[in-house]
Amino acid sequence: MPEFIGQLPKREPAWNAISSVQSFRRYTQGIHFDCGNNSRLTLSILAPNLIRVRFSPNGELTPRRSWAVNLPDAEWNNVNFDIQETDEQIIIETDKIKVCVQRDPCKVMCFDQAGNPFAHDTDLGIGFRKGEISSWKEITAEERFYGFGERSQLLNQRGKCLTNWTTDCLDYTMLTDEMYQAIPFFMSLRPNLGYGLFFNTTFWSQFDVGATQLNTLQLKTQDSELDYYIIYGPEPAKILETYTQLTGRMPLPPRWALGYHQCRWSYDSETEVRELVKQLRDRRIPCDVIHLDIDYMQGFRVFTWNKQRFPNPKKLIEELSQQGIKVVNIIDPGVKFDPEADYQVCDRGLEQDYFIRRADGQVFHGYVWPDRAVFPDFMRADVREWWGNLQHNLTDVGVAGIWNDMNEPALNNQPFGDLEGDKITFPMDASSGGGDDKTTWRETHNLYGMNMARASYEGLQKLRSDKRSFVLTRSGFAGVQRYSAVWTGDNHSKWEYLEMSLPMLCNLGLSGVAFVGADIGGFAGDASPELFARWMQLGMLYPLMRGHSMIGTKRHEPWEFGQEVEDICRKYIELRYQLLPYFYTLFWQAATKGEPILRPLLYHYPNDVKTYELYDQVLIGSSIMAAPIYRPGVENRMVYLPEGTWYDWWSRKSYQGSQHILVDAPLEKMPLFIRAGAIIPLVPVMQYAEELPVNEMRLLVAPGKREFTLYEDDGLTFAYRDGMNSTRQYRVDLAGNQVVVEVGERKGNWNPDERKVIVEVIGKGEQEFIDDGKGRQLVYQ
Ligand code: MIG
Repeated sequence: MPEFIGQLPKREPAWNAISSVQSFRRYTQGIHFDCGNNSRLTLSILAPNLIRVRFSPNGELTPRRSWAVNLPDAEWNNVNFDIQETDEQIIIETDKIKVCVQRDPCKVMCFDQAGNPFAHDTDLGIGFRKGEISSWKEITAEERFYGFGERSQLLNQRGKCLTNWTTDCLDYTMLTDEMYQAIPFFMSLRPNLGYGLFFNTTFWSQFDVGATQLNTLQLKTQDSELDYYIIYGPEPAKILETYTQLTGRMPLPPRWALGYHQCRWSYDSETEVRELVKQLRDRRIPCDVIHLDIDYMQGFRVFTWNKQRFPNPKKLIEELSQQGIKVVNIIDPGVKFDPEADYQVCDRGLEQDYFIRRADGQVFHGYVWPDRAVFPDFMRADVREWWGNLQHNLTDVGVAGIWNDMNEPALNNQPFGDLEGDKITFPMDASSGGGDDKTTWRETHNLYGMNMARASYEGLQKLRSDKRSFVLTRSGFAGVQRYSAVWTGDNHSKWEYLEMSLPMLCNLGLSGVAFVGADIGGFAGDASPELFARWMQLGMLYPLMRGHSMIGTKRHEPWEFGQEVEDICRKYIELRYQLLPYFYTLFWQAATKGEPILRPLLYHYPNDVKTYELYDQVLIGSSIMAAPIYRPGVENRMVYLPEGTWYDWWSRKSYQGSQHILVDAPLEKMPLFIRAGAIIPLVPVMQYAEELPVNEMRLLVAPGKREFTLYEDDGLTFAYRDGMNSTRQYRVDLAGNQVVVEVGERKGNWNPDERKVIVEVIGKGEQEFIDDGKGRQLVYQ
């Protein structure tokens, strides 16, 4: 007999399986199936490509609260669908897909119009047991899986088991499962067929993507009923468009938020902040935003300023604003428990009963930066409003954005920093939420970060009602994009983290969260000059471009690494600023269609299997491709060029696609390519986004046949919502040897200052004109 060392895995209780369809009944938006023993399956047809599947073992479908889903069933337009019955199944057909429900045993199967199956239940379609419910689906050999929110791994997640449970995953590695963000959404792609699946549960949940059984996907949740949405594409863009219709899109941020952000834990006095800004401006390193980390506070009390180190924040911020710098302050959820000290946030919160209570009714205490702390229940609208308003302590002196940290939540059961302490969350049976939303922490843990960000966002909208603000959060759930940008927390100053950043950010983008970034230079540890230079090159591609570093580490400002690295950093930050009109248009695409800004190649080439595992090349929008260097000592690399013609950004040399090429990449160069038909707007370098009106714009055009709509507005206010914006369609076409560029008429009520436009067609030369907003045609011989 073999002897086992350690523990044998626990035998899991068996699943009760869904049985067979007894009868069914059509309602306006779908069909209810009676599946015996009082159990019920409901399919709702919300759009021709969107089906909601719910199953309840006891027949009761609890009303779902709008925590993640932004567009409830009732708000979708009615869809035409047909129902047919055979002895074996009930068939529902929309304009896009067919869903078959097999009678015995009951299982759900989907088909595209060519008859290819997808999201097909296995024979054990749905199972339930105490405290858990699950569904199993078949996966074909060709399927690849992306999204899943924030994942510290490469691009394709097939073969992994992925948990959705927000956690302070300090020191995360490629092996880490639970992350800061929990977004139970993924997309599955294979040539000509793609679908997305949103698992609508805020409880602990998990996707087993062929980890336990090679060709089986398991969805599992500690919820009492099953609720998921199937979103047919087939293209990733369509999947995301529908997914973000369901869970919401990001609001258009202020344009300055797209510039360079400089952060450190901490710039902890007025003197230090002034010196930092002086360095940036003297050295002509463009920058828009300085972040203030926890040391600006008085003893880590949120919504206070340290009087010694920041005696006059208003004056400081005024001075900075004259130099084009915005200030963003960190806010943690833990409120110092300080009943003796006349600390209003604690006193008011206790008085009004705003803090999380344990099941026995006592206010819950945990330990974090301010030592003993209490925690607002952000599930409650009144608490969010109170918290959002407290931000006036910051906005009154000119703060323009809020950075929410530690909101997984991160806390200890003993004094923080004490090695004895354990990381904990609130007790699972603690009460959370108010009114109809009142429930327990088991159901709301995953929502804490998102609701904190919501409080921030809504508060800033009131306090800075005429200006757009910036919100950044570490934790979030599906839908977090409605309120906040996201950064990937505590990465390390190591090459592996640089490499991992691109697929992490791409998967977030494929999960509906477009405004994302990783800390440039790495947070923990000391970057080497070479690592820092390479990181700034990649950082230029991040939708959120922020440099940061941890207390006690080497400083990570661009000039800390010698002249050569400083020059490289300047060059790439400048490139970012030159591309701001392009990036801003991509943000508008994200805000209106849910498109990611940073895209893996598979987003635009979903039928090219060579892109399926390609995690170290990215597209910014649809027109610029980067193939960065993320290893020490490497000065050239292989680049995959998808079909079509590609142009080297630096030399303008052209290459045929559908091949791999070897390119040089000395330290000062990140390989960049332009796609055929690209139209890329560029402006002269500025030291901050709003430094100068754009009176000169260069359009870089690559021969080909494509179009591009440029979006512009004032970049600061909400006037764009009332038509004060402008869109401009540009089109490039080939006519024999000629290249023709069509400039459309400017549309919308926002008129930029008079500007010179230079249109450069690669290999053909330049033409320029003074823009009067009218359409015109330019021909290049
Ligand atoms: O316990 O505020 O991820 O960006 O600088 C660490 C200090 C708390 C973690 C964040 C990091 C931030 C740091 N915070």
